[in-house]
Amino acid sequence: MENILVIGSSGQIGSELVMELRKIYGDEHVYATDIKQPTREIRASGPFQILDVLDFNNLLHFLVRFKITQIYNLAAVLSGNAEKIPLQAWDINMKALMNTLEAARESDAKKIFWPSSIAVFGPTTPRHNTPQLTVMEPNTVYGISKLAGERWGEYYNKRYGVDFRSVRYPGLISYKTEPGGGTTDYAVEIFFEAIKKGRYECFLKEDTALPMMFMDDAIKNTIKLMQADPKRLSLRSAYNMAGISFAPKQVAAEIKKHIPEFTISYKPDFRQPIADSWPASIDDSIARADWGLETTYDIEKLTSTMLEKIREKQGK
Ligand code: AKB
Repeated sequence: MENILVIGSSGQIGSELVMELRKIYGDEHVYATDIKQPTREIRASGPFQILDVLDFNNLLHFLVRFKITQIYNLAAVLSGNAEKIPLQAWDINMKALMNTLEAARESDAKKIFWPSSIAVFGPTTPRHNTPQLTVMEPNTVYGISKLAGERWGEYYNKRYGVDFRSVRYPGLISYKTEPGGGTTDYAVEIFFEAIKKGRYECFLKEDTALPMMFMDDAIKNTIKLMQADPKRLSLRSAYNMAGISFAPKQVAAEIKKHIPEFTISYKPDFRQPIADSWPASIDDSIARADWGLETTYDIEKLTSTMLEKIREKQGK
């Protein structure tokens, strides 16, 4: 029997991941935890507790007390926010991971999912169809912490047998909980603003293409990786994972098909150089071959689903 701990369950990924895991493993076996309050859905459907992953003793106690067998650790300061508080962001991102790895080593919670990101790549990386193994010189605090985290995950796997699994998430697009402080956040905000105001001022230039993925695809594939036969995993760092690539002007054109009066303007800010240092598209063929990564949303389906679901949510 699996008992699963989700750290960071009130965030953009966590709030959807918990609900999906509860469908599979049973509500009472999926422990949602965060330092922030959860969504109503999470609180109503199963256990939620305030837990700070930076407090090692509490974390270890939690794992032992609830006989946890798997951990999804989603706690992180994202790319844009991390640039405002570099040392603090480094401390939080690294300590959250190292505490989890150490706690896994000392308990029965040996299987860990921890998200990496396309931010592990940098300006010297090939920008198009970026390979799994390539030049990696990230120049953001978030990217450096993600690359270091991948290395530590692999180290704990090889040295201590911790079953560490990870993917390099692209920008994730969802309507349930908004993202906080990332460079790809524009691709979520644009849909909310299109419905609310009919216009959007984008903080990236119109032709800045980045890899993106609809949340349903991200969650489905995250769970698939965690359920994969360990013998099939040729990588114990993090797998490239890319759904679709698009630039702001392309998603704006899609929105216009549904809301013809929608307008977009561009005012690039400090996040533009971050986006410029990341790949425009990435090659995820190793994940497809190893554990069957598959995605179903293209830009048309993503746009119509986002607009429909946000309208539904807002009763419009
Ligand atoms: C961010 O923009 O910081 C994140 C990411 C790509 O990891 N969404």
